[in-house]
Amino acid sequence: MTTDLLSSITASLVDGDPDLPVSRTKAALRAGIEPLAIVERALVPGMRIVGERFSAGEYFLPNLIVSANGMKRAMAIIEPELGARHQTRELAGTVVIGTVKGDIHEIGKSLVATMLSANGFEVHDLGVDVAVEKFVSTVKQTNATVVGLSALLTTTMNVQKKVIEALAAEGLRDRVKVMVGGAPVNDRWAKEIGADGYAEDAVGAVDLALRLRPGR
Ligand code: HCB
Repeated sequence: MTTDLLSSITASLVDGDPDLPVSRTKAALRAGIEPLAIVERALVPGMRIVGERFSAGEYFLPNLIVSANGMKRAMAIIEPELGARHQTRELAGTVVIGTVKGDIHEIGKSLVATMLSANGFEVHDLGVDVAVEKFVSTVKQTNATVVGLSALLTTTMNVQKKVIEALAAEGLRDRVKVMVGGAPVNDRWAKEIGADGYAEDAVGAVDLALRLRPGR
């Protein structure tokens, strides 16, 4: 039953149905399936298949847009549930997060932001297409101890490096840790650009942000 429901959510995203991702996500929550399981075992795999078909030339931009809207609407239902289940009173730290300049992919960045909030972080989500200077000024204003930089395009990965350089130029690099993520990013890239860590997914990002807290 659980597997059937999760597979049907994945299929509805891959098929580009405008409404089924939402109604089946609601059905899965009603059936008592954990919200994080719906994200990790149904929605993320669905978007991965859509991306693979796009790469293979089987799907086109409109397919990406329809499926991404389905995922976003399903996530809007899941996000409050994620928050409700992970309430912690003690503040774990302050994080500034955004998708870097030139890049408008928001789903993964928003999922990381939601999971960080749900795990007790104060999160300043700057959105997408965020200028280098905006990251720097928000770190200054908020006294953030962690910055999360998302990049989904090979052409925008380099902006992650520019943010790290700008933080160093402003003398902020000693007090703020940088975690990077996004489909083309990996551990090697993180090391190459001097980031403090790479997270493959939202759960990994929470673990990493906890490990990067001052004094750890
Ligand atoms: Co987009 N797109 N796209 N896209 N897109 C990708 C990213 C490709 C890989 C697809 C492909 O070719 N296989 C590709 C990039 C190729 C490359 O550079 N290597 C691509 C392309 C080429 C483009 C356009 C250039 C297409 C065009 O216009 N010709 C264009 C770019 C526009 C721009 O940004 N300037 C474009 C547009 C779009 C949309 C608008 C249609 C749509 C985004 C809608 C939206 O976000 N509102 C879209 C989508 C949906 C995708 C795919 C299919 C899915 C991305 C996604 O949401 N994944 C993606 C294929 C793929 O990624 N394999 C494809 C699900 C989330 C949950 O995963 O990886 O984003 P995530 O995030 C994870 C993880 O990386 C990590 O945790 C998250 C949660 O688990 N993480 C972090 C992310 N950020 C982190 C930050 C941290 O600090 C820590 C961890």
